[in-house]
Amino acid sequence: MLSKMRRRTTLKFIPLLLSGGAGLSMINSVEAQGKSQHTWWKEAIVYQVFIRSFADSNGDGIGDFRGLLNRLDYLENLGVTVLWLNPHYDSPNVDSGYDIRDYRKVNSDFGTMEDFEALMAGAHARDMKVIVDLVVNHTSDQHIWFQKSRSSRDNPYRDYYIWRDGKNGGLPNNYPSFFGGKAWQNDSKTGQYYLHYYERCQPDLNWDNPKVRQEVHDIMRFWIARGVSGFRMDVIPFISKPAGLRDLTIEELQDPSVVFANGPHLHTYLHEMNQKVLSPHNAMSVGEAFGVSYAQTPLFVSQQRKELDMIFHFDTARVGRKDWETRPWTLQELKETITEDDRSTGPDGWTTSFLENHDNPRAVSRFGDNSPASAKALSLLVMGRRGTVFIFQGQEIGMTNISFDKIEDFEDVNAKGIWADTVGRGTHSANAVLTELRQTSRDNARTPMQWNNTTTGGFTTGTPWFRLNPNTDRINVAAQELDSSSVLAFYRQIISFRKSHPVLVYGTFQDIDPQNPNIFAFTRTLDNNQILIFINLTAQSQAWALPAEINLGKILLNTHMVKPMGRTLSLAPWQGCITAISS
Ligand code: TEU
Ligand code: CA
Repeated sequence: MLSKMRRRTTLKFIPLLLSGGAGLSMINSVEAQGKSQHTWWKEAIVYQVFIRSFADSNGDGIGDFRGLLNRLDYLENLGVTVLWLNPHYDSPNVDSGYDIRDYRKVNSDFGTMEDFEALMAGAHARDMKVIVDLVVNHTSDQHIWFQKSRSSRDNPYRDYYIWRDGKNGGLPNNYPSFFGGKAWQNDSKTGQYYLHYYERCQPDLNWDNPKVRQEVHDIMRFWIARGVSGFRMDVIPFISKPAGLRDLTIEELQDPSVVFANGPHLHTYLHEMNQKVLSPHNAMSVGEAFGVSYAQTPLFVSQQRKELDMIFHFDTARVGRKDWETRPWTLQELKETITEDDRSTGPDGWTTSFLENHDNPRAVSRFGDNSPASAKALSLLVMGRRGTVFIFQGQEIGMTNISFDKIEDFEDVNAKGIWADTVGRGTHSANAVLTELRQTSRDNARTPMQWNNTTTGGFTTGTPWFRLNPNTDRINVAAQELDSSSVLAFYRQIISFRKSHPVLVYGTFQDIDPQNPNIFAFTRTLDNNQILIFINLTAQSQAWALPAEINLGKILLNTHMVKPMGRTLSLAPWQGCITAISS
């Protein structure tokens, strides 16, 4: 009898009838290779929680650990197997917790360590694992290490950070900050500059210092000892700085992340972290890989290299964007990134499948038309792919972008930095920057979770720290719990389907109509089991002629009631299906 733990986290095998007399097809590749091929983090349904905006339990308007604990049944019912917590550590909260003041303390806004431990116990009682955000490219300038480091040039902590003299009366080099301005801040106490790729209150750590690496390994062990099963690693490719901190060329300045992600010791440090912490504790790792090309991916995720398990590429989620600005894009372009991402893992690597997170606008607004139908279509795009699935809070109910009238409506330090760097310097008009930020701002993802149609959306009994989306009266969990045709109902259905069909997790991916400007059609194949997924990713009805080699089998999942049939399928706007393929 499978223990509850194994039963829940091991895929149940449901023989998938291949119509046309192909008989029963047990999905046997994974089975045949033995349970050792069962990898919990490959089969996981990861739900990302931006704690501050998820659920408030004490009426202070800020989401917290107990609020999340109170919603674990909802997440279990959705089919979630892993929680990813955005930074939960003590922080002055300049960059939503990505400025950590003490890695061994929890953010008092979210509760106490006892509350965190209660949350961990609640998750584990439901067979959910928890991964946390490892933010170790930089700390807060309020971290005790930085306070000591800045105190004098010969303080033992000086080399925990990156200090340099100015050059020729100017900055040590020409690096820009991702949050606007330059990446160097002069510190009057010692007259030197320190490096900060992000906000100046986020000084970069010096990973060339073995003491820094040791400190990070100890921090990881601290949270593993408290039940954490892995880490999402914030801008981890940036930890090894360019040799000699050389200037960037004019071309490199167009996208500094490419140079920043290719420092000389990066893979040495990742392998060291793997050997000292990740492998000994079987901890999962997913790297946030800005600046990493698809060609470089195997260097991070090949299991033989013993570095990371998988990485997030952003070319799909950020198609049609150049940083904060939008540009025209096509579905063919989006589909190509998905194929490249899938191929990038190489023979023994793994990847991720996501469209949303806390740094990006809502997918249903970016790639859909804010309609529930488009939200369901996009869920098929995420759930149908190979790779570990990541859902961002609210994506499962089709939460949309929020409107912004003026720059003061934005909370995000990134948006304010962009404004200062453009409108503030007279390079762009206010209207032009607002138009772009409305579509790309990270604030779009950080509005409070919409639980019900009350004025505070069931998020808090107090005043929410950030304004709710006015459409909370229409788009909320409570309304969708009662509606079998809701986005939430469909997410539950497709997650359950993915859990019972390993071909969706482990099957190879093939786009079978890459040039089609309206339809995304691809197969997934695992041994003698093959399924077809096709999605009309437009707001108009479309006809799609089946490729000659494909004969439609049983419809296994359908976003709509109407059943496509024949050789030319008539698809309703945003209609998507998973079908068997008959021989
Ligand atoms: O993000 C990395 C990052 O570079 C993005 O923030 C990107 O620059 C931004 O979205 C503008 O396009 C990670 C975290 O996910 C982000 O929330 C933090 O602000 C950042 O690192 C610094 O820790
Ligand atoms: Ca609270």
